[in-house]
Amino acid sequence: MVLTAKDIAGPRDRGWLRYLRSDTFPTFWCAGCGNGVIMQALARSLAARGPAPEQVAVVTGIGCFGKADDYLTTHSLHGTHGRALGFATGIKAARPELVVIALMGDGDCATIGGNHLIHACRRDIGVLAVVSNNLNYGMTGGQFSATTPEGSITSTSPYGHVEPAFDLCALVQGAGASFVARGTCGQPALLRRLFDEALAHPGFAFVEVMTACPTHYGRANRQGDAPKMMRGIAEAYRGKTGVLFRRETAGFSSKYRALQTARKAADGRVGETR
Ligand SMILES: Cc1ncc(C[n+]2csc(CCOP(=O)(O)OP(=O)(O)O)c2C)c(N)n1
Ligand code: SF4
Ligand SMILES: [Mg+2]
Repeated sequence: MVLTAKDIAGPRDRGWLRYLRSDTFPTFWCAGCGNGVIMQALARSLAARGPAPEQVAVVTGIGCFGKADDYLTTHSLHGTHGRALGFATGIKAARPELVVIALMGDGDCATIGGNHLIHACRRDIGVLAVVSNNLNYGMTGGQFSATTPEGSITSTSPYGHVEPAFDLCALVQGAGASFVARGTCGQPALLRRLFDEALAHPGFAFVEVMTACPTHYGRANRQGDAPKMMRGIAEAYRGKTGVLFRRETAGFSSKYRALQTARKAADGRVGETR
C-alpha cells in the first residue's frame, strides 16, 4: 500500500499538507532517514506563517536531501551539486517578494558548495538555508564530507577519517550570517520553532539539522537502528541547539531597494522601479 501524506499526518492539523505533493510518495528516502522529519517540520512552519505555495521558491542541489523539492508544491529549482545558494541568491535578488529556501546536504552546502555558502552569508541575502547534516555523502554511497567527524568510518575512510570537521554554525557566523540555528531530526517541535523564526528573519538565515543516515553513516559507525540513531544525535547535541546567533539586519533586498530609490530620486527619476 502506498501511504499518502494524509495517512502520515494523522487526524489533526492538516493545513500543512498543501505544501506536500503526496502523489509523489513514497519518497526516495530510505526507511528511518531523517530527511522526512525536516521536510514535515518545514511544511508545518510554512503553513503557520502563511505564504501560499506559489509565493515560495525552493532550491536544491544534488543529494538525498536535494530530492526534497520533488515532494513540495512550491516553485522548485533542482540545480547542480553545490550551487543551490547561487541559484537561490539570483532568485531572491530578482524577486525579493518570494520566500526563498535552499535545501542542501552537508556535501552540497559546505563541501563542494562551501564557496557559495560563505558568500551568501557575507551578502546577508534573505534566503533560508537548511542543511541536512548527516555527516556524509548519502546519495553516492557514504563518502566523507567536510562535516564528517574525525575518526569516523566511511566508504572513503575505512581506517577512520583523519581530517577535522567544520562546525557549520561557527563557520557561517564567522562569514556574516545574521541568523544561525541548530536542531536535530530527533526533535521535530524544536525544528518547527527554528524554521518559524528563520522564516521571519529578513537576512540570511541558516538552520543546521543534525540528522540520521542509518543506511551509510549509521551502519558504518555501528550507531544502531534509526530511532536509536536519532536519540543518540539529540543527546550528542544537548545544549548545542536552538538559535545560536542573531543580529538585527535589514537584509540585502531592503538595502538594495533603498539605495536604488535614493539614487533614482537624486537623478530625478522618481517613481521608476527598475
Ligand atoms: C559536480 C558534481 N560532483 C559530484 C557529484 C556526485 N554527487 C552527487 S550527490 C553527492 C553528495 C551528496 O552529499 P550531500 O550533499 O551531503 O547530500 P546527502 O545525499 O547526504 O543528503 C555527490 C558527490 C555531482 N552530482 N556533481
Ligand atoms: S542514503 Fe542516507 S541520507 Fe540517503 S536516503 Fe538513505 S538514509 Fe537518507
Ligand atoms: Mg550528507
